[in-house]
Amino acid sequence: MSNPHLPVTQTSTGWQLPGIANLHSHAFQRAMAGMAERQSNPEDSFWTWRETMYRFAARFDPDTLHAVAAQVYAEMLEAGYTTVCEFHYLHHSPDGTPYDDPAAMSRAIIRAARETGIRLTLLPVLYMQGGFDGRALSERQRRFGHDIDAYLRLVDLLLPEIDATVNLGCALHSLRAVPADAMHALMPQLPRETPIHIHIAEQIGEVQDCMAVRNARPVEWLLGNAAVDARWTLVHATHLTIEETQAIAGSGATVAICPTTEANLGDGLFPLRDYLDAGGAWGIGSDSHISVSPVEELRWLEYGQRLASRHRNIAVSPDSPSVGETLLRGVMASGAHASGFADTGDVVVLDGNAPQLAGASRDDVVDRWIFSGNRNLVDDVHVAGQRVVADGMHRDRDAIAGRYGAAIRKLIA
Ligand code: NGQ
Ligand code: ZN
Repeated sequence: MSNPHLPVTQTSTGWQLPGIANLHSHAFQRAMAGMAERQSNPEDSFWTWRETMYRFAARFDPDTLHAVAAQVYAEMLEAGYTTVCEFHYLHHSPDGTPYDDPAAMSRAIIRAARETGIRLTLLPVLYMQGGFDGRALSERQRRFGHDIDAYLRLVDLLLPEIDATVNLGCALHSLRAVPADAMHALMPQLPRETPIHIHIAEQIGEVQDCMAVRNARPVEWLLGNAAVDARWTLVHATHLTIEETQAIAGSGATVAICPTTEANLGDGLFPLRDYLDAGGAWGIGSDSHISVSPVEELRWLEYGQRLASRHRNIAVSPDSPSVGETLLRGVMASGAHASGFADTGDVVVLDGNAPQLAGASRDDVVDRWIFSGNRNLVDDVHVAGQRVVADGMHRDRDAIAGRYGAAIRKLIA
C-alpha cells in the first residue's frame, strides 16, 4: 500500500526522501564514542559512564568543539539527517569561568553547522544544580552552569545568529538540574514560538529521586507544573506509567527517542506501542553519537519492541502496515515542532543502483532501506537548496576529518 502523505519518489538516479531531523545531539560526545566500552566497575551504569563523559567534557575548548561538531555534522548529513537540534551545555571554560565571549562555545557549534551546511536548532541549556536535592554543581559540572539572568544574556547574544538555517530554542537540562522556581521564572521570558527541550525520566534512579523530592514522577511533575504543548520535546521519556504515556501524547509534545544511545547506556525501552496507540508525536536523536544513522535508530526502535514483546511488526497502524513507512512518517511529522523549521524542502536521495534496492517499488523501498543491510545508501543530500553530500560524500569530508583527527589527538593526549 502506498501512502500519499509520504513523499517518496523515484528519480532518474535513485529514491528521493525528505531530509530527517535529528532531535537530540551532544556534538562533543562524538569524540568519545567507543571509548567507554571497557568495564571499570562491576556496577558500570549510566552514572559511571557519566563520570567518564565529564572527564572528557572537561578537555574541550572552542576550537576542539568546532572540529568535533563539524565531523559529526558531516557524518549526519552523509547519513541523511538534514537538521540537528543541538542540546548544548559546554558553555564556559573548564573551571566554570565564562569565556571572554560568553557565547564562544555556542559560536563554535554554529560555525560547524554553517560550514557543513546542516540546519541547526541550537538549544542553549540551562543547568543550575547538581541534583534534585539542590546540591551545588560539582567541579566537573561548573562549566555547564548559569543563573537565569546570565542564561538570558547568552540567549540575547545568540539571537542575531538566527537566519534561514540557524534557529534558536531553549533547553532545560533536566528536572535534576533546574529547580522548580527557576523553571517557573524562565518560561514567561522565552519568545512564544521557541522550541523547549528537556531530558526526562531516562533512568530509574532519576524517577526515584524525583518522587522523593517533588512527590511525583518526572513526567507527571512536568505535566502538572509547566504548560507542556507542541513546543516541547521530551528527550528519552523512558520510564513512564501508562497514564504518563497517554498524557504526553495528549499534550502535543514530541518525545525524542534515542534508541542506540539508550541501548548503549542501559536506559530501558520506551513504551512505543502504547504511545502510538495514544497518538503521540515522536522523533529520533543520535544523542551521544554512538551511532550516527537514522537507519540504525529506526531499526533499533522497532527491534527493541520486538525483543521485549516477542512479536513482529510493532510500529504499524491499520492504514499503515509498513513498519518503515510508519516510522518515517512519525519522524517527518515531528521535525517542524521540535526544531522550529517548517517545510524545509530538504531532500535525501538513496542510491537507485544499490543491490539492497534492486527491483524496489515505492511500496517497499522504505522498509528495504531501514531493514536490510548495513551499507549507507544515501547518495545525495540537499539542504536549503545546496548539495552538501554528493555520491555519498560530504563536500568537505577530508578537510573536516583531518581537523577532527588533530582535535582528537589533542583531547586524548
Ligand atoms: C547528557 N546524556 O547531558 O549528556 C546526558 C548525560 C545527565 C544522556 N542523558 C548527563 N544520554 O543526564 O546528567
Ligand atoms: Zn542528551
